[in-house]
Amino acid sequence: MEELLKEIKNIVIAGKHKEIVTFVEKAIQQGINLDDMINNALISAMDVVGQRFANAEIFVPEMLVSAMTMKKGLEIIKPLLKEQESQSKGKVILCTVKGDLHDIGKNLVAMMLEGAGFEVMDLGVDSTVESVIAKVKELQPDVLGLSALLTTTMPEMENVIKELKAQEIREQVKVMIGGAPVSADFAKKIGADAYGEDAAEAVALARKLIGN
Ligand code: B12
Repeated sequence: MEELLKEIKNIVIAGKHKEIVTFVEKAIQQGINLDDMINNALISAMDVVGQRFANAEIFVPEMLVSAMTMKKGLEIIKPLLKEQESQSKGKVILCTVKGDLHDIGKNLVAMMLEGAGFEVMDLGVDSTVESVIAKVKELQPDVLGLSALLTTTMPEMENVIKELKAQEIREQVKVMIGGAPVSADFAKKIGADAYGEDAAEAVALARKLIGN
């Protein structure tokens, strides 16, 4: 089992997108715990990729192929995470903020929330303040989840919250934020309701914020 997880991790690091499906399916057949596969193979592979990028050992194209490989693996796992829930636990809008194209973490958060019975509306990446506000007005979610992976796009989170206030709808929706450069202190500073470190925490937070 350990060996197989290591192999999956190396496949993502090397960006062997043609091989990932076979190995993830093999792991599922062998009954590997899905959380283990997500955390100890797929996510930890992206940590290595990020480190290598930071050290200039690899560049954007390699990072992109690894991301694509990870996404392919997640797509296979996604349906298995869904609980047999018929009634929605609450509505969540998710997006990556303007200027930011990173969506793997957000997608993982969406997947875990859906798996836990929430109704998730994913606005995608590079979401402008205006588009987020319009969707909040239209769909009236219980929770708005914002993701940012770049220090340069973190201020967009504050811009969304400022606009919710300006439009007098801040009280109608709980705001949770996340992403590698974001912190609990930052959440407090910009007036968000909560900060979540990972997808599992996002689920716990959504439950807490909604009160179920
Ligand atoms: C993959 C990747 C890319 C891919 C993205 C593909 C995609 N579809 O997402 C591509 C190649 C496109 C890319 C591009 C760039 N990237 Co990039 N990228 C990464 C990398 C390696 C991994 C990110 C990732 O997917 N991690 C795995 C996921 C699962 O983790 P996560 O996103 O953190 O999400 C988890 C938590 O944060 C949390 N979470 C996330 N969102 C939310 C939301 C809520 C509400 C909650 C509660 C929780 C939560 O839960 C998630 C699951 O556990 C990181 C390095 C790293 N280790 O973070 C660099 C990194 C983020 N990129 C970086 C940079 C610099 C760039 C570029 C500017 C490079 C360039 N010169 O062009 C561009 C920017 C493009 C843009 N405008 O967005 C830097 C950012 C530095 C900084 N401090 O700002 C990093 C840190 C790399 C580095 N070490 O230098 N990147």
